[in-house]
Amino acid sequence: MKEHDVNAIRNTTLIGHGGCGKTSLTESILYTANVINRIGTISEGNTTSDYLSNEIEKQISITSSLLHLEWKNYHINIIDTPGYADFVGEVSSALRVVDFAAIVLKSAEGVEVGSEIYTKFVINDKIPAGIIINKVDNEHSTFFSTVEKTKDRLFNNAMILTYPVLEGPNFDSVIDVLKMKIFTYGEAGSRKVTESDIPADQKDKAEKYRTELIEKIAESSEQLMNKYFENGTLSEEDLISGLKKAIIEVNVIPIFAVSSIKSVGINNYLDFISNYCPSPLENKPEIATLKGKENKVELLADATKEPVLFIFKTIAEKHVGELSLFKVISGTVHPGMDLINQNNGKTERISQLSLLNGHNRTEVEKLYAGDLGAVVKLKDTHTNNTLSSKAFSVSLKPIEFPEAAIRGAIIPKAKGDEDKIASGLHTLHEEDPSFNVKFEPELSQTIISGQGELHLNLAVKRLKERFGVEVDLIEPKVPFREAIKGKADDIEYKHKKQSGGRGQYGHVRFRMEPLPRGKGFEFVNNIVGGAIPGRFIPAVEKGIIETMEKGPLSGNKVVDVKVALFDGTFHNVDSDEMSFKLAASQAFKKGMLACKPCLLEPIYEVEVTVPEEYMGDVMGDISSKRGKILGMDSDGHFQIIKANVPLAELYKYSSNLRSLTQGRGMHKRHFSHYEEVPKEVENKIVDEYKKAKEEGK
Ligand SMILES: Nc1nc2c(ncn2[C@@H]2O[C@H](COP(=O)(O)OP(=O)(O)O)[C@@H](O)[C@H]2O)c(=O)[nH]1
Ligand SMILES: [Mg+2]
Repeated sequence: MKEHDVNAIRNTTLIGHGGCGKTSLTESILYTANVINRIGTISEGNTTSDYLSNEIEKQISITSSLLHLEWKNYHINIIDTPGYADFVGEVSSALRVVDFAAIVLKSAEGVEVGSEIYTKFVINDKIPAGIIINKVDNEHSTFFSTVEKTKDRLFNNAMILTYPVLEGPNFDSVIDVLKMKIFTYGEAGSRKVTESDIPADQKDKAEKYRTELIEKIAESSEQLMNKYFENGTLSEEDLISGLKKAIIEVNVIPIFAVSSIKSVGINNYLDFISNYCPSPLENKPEIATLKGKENKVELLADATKEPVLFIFKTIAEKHVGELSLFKVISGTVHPGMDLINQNNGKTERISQLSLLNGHNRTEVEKLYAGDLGAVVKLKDTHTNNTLSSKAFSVSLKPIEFPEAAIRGAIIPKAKGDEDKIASGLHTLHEEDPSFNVKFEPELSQTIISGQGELHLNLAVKRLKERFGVEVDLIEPKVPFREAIKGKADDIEYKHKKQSGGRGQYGHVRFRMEPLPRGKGFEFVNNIVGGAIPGRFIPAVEKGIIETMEKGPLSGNKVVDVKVALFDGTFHNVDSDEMSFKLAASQAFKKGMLACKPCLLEPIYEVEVTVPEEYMGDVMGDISSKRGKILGMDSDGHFQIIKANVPLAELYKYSSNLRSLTQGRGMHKRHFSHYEEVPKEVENKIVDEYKKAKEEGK
């Protein structure tokens, strides 16, 4: 391949439910393409892609890996992603930079929750895609039934490209309906493939799948449809160009039969990627916004144009180093080049560039438009940033990371570590924006949030390993609120001190009443005739607002209250702002108690996706968490349950759901509203608050 030929670049990713075999498949592909000379395995912990100690220990992928290989003069990049729901952010970032996504399924299990969720991402972003049905060597393999499930639940335009002649432990050959040949693979590790004519007893079946494929291709263009009607088939030339077009336009989703363990079906997949997967130039162009202008511009993957890089991932690991992974959207990059980080305006000098195979780096002189590579950590550039030349200020569409599914509070183990912890957590967020950190003054807690318990535990582990600080992860306090249910027509307080020197005098009378949920606070000044001079009114309001920070029941913020100040008195010498503030504050405290105060709690809207058989268990669990079912939707064999659940009951819900559904349930959540807490829960919280206050905490 010519170094800078964008037409020879293929950017692909493997996505799917955990354990479907993406990492093993990556290993098998690298071996087939002579990148490695020994096939590593998950159990031995020696695959190219899962190189982190945490990945080897847990035998799952945690972070995505970038790998590359040469296949018949094509330069193929592969991003191997984790399937575990905690690391869904890695899938989002991979999908942002590829031109083809292969969804890997287990032949026996078929479509799992992860396959469905990630497929939705692919469909939303209209990314050209295919299905790899893996583990066809499994004794329970049901390839054709998985094909049907795929059509039923993932893509109705999925079409067989290769299929097994014999499934189970003796799986060694696939029929390729494009090439109309059978490919028999030697033992794993032999790199031997023999191409022969399709056996007589398979001819009809192969013809049937080929015809289905040709019809689907013809359907995607009027011109091809006409030709197909005239001749009853498509010429080889039309088939090739038509299939590529259908792939780009997501009109055809090819299906491949594979065993990564036995390295069967790999060559057919790689040939397909080379011949039919779009190059970065053939795929839809990147749309960018010119700085300071409204209009959008199309950026073509052209090496001669202005350089534009998009950072899709940051790696910072002991023994690996700090790297920014990027896609060259356009232009050419080389070390020594100065580019501007368009997100913060800082100049960055590009240092050492490399191609990656897991943590193995190959240094390169240049990287050209369309390619994926790594640069040794830049000064102040993070995931989701765009770098481009001074003369060409553009910003690119960022990766959209999912909302957090779990929160936890961080407690330093040693005093004095607070700053180090804060900066460490901030760095972790910059590297992985699906992990968030925020100090919540209201709770006096540093809250971290992410996609699952493991995600948060790993952040704690990284804090220790990389930043040398130890913390405990505990259940965060819940941001309760206080509100009132009754009203009071005349709340009065007189603040008066007249001992020695200048005295203090402030006197207020106001009405209090509840506001509808979510309205916050309203202050009305109904003073007439100067009972309180205008200059003291803001102090009254301020006194109330400050007092609302700590309600009388539980010390939580007071909300949804209206106060109408209607009378008061003042003293010519002794009145000042402070006196009115104090009077208002005391009056408000009195008013709260007079107006039937109550406790509110945050309610989250939760959306749970589970296979049908777990429905009952999940709904029962939601009820036991004081949740209210809002509705149900069926989506193939999956059910989507929507419910309102109090945040106080949701700590570690993702782990809870996982054990309830054997790993097959997933959930999303977002804040919905505040609601009154049931009396028995309120009593418990109020008692705890009283006790803590008495103990002087
Ligand atoms: N029988 C069989 N097992 C496989 C195959 N591919 C992967 N596995 C096993 O499935 C498990 C999960 O594989 P892994 O590559 O980590 O899956 P990932 O989570 O998708 O990356 C490991 O124990 C693999 O050895 C296959 O083709 N056949
Ligand atoms: Mg993996």
